[in-house]
Amino acid sequence: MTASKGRKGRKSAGDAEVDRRLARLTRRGFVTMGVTAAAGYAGWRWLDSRPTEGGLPWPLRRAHEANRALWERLYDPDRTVPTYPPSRIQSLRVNGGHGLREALDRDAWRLRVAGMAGGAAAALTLAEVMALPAVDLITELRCIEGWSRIVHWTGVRFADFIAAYPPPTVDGTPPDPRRRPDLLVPYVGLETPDRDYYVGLDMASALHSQTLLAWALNGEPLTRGHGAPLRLVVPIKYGIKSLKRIGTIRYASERPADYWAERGYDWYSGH
Ligand SMILES: Nc1nc2c(c(=O)[nH]1)N[C@H]1C(S)=C(S)[C@@H](COP(=O)(O)O)O[C@H]1N2
Ligand SMILES: [Mo]
Repeated sequence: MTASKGRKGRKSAGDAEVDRRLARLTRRGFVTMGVTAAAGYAGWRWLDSRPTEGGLPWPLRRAHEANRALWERLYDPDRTVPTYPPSRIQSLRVNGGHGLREALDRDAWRLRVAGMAGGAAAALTLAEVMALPAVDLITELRCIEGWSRIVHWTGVRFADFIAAYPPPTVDGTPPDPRRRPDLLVPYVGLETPDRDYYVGLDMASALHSQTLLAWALNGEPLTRGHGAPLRLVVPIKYGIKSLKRIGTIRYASERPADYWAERGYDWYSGH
């Protein structure tokens, strides 16, 4: 794979480590770790106290409210989508180029985290993200247009990332994402570096055991078209939510803007 090669300019020690790990990833046969639902989520129900529908034309509002009620009733935090053996892995086409237009400078790229507890912000290198525990997950990517493919992702669980870089709580107490996820602010917004594409997630979906920040697809570092250097993967939702090339993760009390929700799709987009 060429994605980790052909870089220009000097590399930091962190980048060298990333290169090493990505190279190993492409060489080795992977071990399917299988992502299981974390027991900590049992009994936890996400509560939304802010029924806003920011920016939607009013005729859509009612339908969206109905969808939301349906989603909240059906949503089981322990529900996982099926995983598959390596023999079922398929290739993935590139679908959707919003927010990928700018040339990608991997060395200059940072994952920005905004709205953290205590008013903190972070700007992380890929090496810092890859220092978190890695998992492999073979699931179906389902596009809302009607096609789907079984693919293998490697990355960190968003729940583990959130535990390491926590959001604030609604009551101002210190965050404890693993034990008291119910106290965290209820939303996360993600956007590309150029802000051309953006998605909003409810916190329960962000914390879902199968929701990943992924840096590899089918055993290879992400290509530019698939969202290098880091993308969101939310297998419990349609592909529109799996934002490629993350620039910023922003924790929020209000429902974040969402590119396709603004164009008439369901904000939750579960399936
Ligand atoms: N930045 C960005 N992310 C995106 C999109 C996009 O246009 N821009 N399209 C989405 C859609 S509709 C789908 S189905 C998946 C497709 O992922 P793939 O291109 O890796 O197959 O990416 C999602 N993430
Ligand atoms: Mo899609």
